[in-house]
Amino acid sequence: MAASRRDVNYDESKVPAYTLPDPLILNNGEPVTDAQTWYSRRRPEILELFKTHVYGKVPGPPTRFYYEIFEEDSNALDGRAVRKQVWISFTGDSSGPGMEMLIYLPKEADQPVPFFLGLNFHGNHSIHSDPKIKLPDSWMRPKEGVNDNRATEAGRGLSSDRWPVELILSRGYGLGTVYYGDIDPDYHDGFQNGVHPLFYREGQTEPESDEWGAIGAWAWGLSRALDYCEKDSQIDAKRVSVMGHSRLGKTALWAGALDERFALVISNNSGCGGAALSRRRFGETVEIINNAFPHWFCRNFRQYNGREDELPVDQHMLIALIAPRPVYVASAEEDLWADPRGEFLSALGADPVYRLLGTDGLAATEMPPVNQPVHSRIGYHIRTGKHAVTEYDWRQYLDFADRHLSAE
Ligand code: GTR
Repeated sequence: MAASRRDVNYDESKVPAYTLPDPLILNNGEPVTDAQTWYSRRRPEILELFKTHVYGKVPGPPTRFYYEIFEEDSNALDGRAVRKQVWISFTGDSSGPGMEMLIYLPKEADQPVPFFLGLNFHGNHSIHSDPKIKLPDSWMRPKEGVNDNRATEAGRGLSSDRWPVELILSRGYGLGTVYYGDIDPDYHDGFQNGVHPLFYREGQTEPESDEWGAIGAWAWGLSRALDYCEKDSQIDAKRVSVMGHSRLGKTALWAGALDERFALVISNNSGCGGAALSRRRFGETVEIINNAFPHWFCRNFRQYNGREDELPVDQHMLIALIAPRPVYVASAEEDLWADPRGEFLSALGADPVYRLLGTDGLAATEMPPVNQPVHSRIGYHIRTGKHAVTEYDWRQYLDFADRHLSAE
């Protein structure tokens, strides 16, 4: 029988003994002792392993870049913000298909602003009650009583507790978001919708077993949003933090690993297939996630259902791919499904790579107590409460970005 939520282990004493693969040992067994070897040999090896075995290979950017700012208001949010809504083509073709990006910038800024970028679950209109945000036309993630796979007014502002727009602007940052369903609707249809078919070879009907699933597609979309940031003179594209929650936290980590233009990466409660170590099998496991969401990872990842020890990587190596850029892993005390301790241990497992590259790594060897954040180059906190994005989380991310991305 397939593993299900009923078989889940939440008992620390039942975590099996395991040995993590060493991020600083090359596939041929030689140790990595200098930054040059990390960048030229070990980092590419690890990236390739994640592509082949976990998330799948991702296409490059479209050969041409095409976007249209279809709405702009320099007096948005009671005169506090500049709002832009931008359509970004996936193919460089003005006829589409594409995705819509919602942007708020602090109005008083006299130079390009640092920026937070994140995908959202329920449509751009869900992040704020601002009546001018366009409703998405694309398939909507169902939300009981609010929509039936189509966006409606009832969804406006419904996720605003996760997106403290005014706070972010007041701290001098801009914010950009894209509805993840614009890039790939989050259900398994054999990859007929979303961006995948745009990249099929002649005759191909679905991704190969080592090619991208939905997480790869969402990460690719984040890079296209970053392409836009590079075109907008009001945004400092060298100081873009990519942030995501849960499945979109897994996506933010993968986007940050793939695209080194992201200056800072934030994983909020990303759990299995995100920050949490797979080998611990605490809470959600590889088998459970592959059964529940067969479209998220590449097909090769299913070979590791119940065989986590055979994975050539574990998730600490995903965090190491972001080095030496600042990375923040956030857990929640009641979010055992995402294995907070496994998320911490993964951050800790990336520490030797960050130190080899001359940073302070993770300035903790034990898991810190709740609500006592660590803001070294690898940041970590476990806050009280449930699986969610809270204002507490955002205040940490703002402080962390202030500390690590201040203009030189
Ligand atoms: C859960 C899934 C988690 C996490 C979460 C979410 O059902 O098991 O891995 O991604 O969804 O994205 O909200």
